[in-house]
Amino acid sequence: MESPPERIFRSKLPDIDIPHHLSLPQYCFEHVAEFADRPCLVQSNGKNYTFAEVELFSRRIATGFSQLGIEKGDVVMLLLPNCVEFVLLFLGLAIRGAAATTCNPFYTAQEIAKQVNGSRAKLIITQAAFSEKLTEVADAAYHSFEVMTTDNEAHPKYLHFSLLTEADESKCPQVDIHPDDVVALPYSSGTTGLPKGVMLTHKSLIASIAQQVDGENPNIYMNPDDVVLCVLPMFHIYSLNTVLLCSLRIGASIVVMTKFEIVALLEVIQRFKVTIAPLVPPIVLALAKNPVVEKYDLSSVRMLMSGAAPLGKDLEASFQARVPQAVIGQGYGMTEAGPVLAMCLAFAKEPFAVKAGACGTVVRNAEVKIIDPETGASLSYNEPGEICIRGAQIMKGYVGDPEATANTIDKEGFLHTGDIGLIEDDDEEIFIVDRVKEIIKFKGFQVPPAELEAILLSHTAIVDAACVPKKDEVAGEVPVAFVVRAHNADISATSIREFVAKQVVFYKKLHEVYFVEAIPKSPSGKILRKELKLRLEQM
Ligand code: AYL
Repeated sequence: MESPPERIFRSKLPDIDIPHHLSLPQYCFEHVAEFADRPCLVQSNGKNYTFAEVELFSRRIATGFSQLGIEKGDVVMLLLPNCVEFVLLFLGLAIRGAAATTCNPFYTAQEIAKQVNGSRAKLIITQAAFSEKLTEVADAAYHSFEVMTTDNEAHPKYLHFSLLTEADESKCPQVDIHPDDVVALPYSSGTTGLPKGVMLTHKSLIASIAQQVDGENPNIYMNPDDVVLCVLPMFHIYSLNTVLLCSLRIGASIVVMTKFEIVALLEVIQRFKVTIAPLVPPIVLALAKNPVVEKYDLSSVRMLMSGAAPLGKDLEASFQARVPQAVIGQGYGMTEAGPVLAMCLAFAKEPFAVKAGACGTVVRNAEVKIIDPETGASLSYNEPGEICIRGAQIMKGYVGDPEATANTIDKEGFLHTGDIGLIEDDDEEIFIVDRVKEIIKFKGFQVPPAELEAILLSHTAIVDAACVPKKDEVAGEVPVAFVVRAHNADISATSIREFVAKQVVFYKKLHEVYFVEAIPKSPSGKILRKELKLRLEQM
């Protein structure tokens, strides 16, 4: 019997031409002459940079990288909190033809070392405050690397950022960049296992940005008068792509905040008259519930975007009451998908009506398929199944891991997200209803269970372990562990939590440890996570 035809879902917006012949920096700066003297990077307590300056400094830095011996195809780690240097370095590397692997500066030495090893980063660029960990990273790394700091004061042991900024941009090397060359290497655990380097190319990032902000009726209508809030961490693809790169392309100003703190955020919105605020659900929660918000003028904000984790309908409604003039909507992304799969069409230049709880409509120039996770059969409208996407924006693959790549991108070129969703027949909107992948999401940050399980299993008193998400009102989800103790072992839940906490960044810490006799597993040895999640619900 013939299988039924595949049901492919597409955007309601027409496809556009995407300039894949350009490199990512050429594409971002394509229209820079139109807004060269306008503010590009705005710091709440520091110097501002115009678009012309950002372009000039990026070229200078690219020259500096080349003189420092960074070659085309090399990988450099940016271990930085949000700062102007991050943006200049990312662009400088892209012009050089090198790739940036972005890493959370609050990671422990152990976590950084894994990413250094996986990405083969030749150079780590950081601030002095984070550099102490690097001695331990060097001990754990399989190869040697150089370190550079960006603080005003040079560090006695390390290279200094001024080496790059003092280069002569007229000596900027001509690099032949291919659309499939990797430009960003963020880490993600995807649907299973440990974090892996996600190869995003010049082509994929250009496609993703174009899908969001290009075209006669862009999906996200941004213009050079916009002031875009950058409070989400630049090392995460949401901020790097939708906040930084989209704003650069369009000529919108980017207000750089180093970290989220509610009063500082409100002051920035009021003082800089922020018009577009890309957020995550925990920040939406704070803005919807904290009484201090009433003291600030948020009337400049016209677009509020939430992404990286589910945004509840009730929360959206209570937030809307506080910012009645603003359009609130969601973006749905996954690092491997380039990252944006779907975007709220109420953000378009000619907006569409949208429903609360929807996480957007598939971006243009892309195809979505909903499949039965058991049989792989393609499903139609209103039927929940695994969301799969195909298009020029998706990753090239996981670096050095063809097997994980083949398990994520199928032979037809569809990337399998591990998210369960449905598409409504009346307006094509996507609703995420569940997840079949392992990941735990704490405030939008990835917590890979496999990483925690490996740490637990390294404890001599633990013979088996499984980590799953537990629902949490503030964080969305928190990681908890089911642990099988070795025979006669006398360890407490507290000591296990402390054992893990020492080795991971704050959001991967275990919130609970439950002792069990055995971890439920399938005949092939796979942890039955669903069963454990069910147990949590019954507790
Ligand atoms: P990663 N609603 C529910 N779950 C979501 C949503 C959403 N709106 N967005 C992302 N997720 C979950 O790689 C989903 O399970 O990328 C997805 O597979 O850290 C997983 O998070 C991916 O996690 C944007 C908007 C980027 C969002 C993003 C998401 C980046 C998060 C750019 O404009």
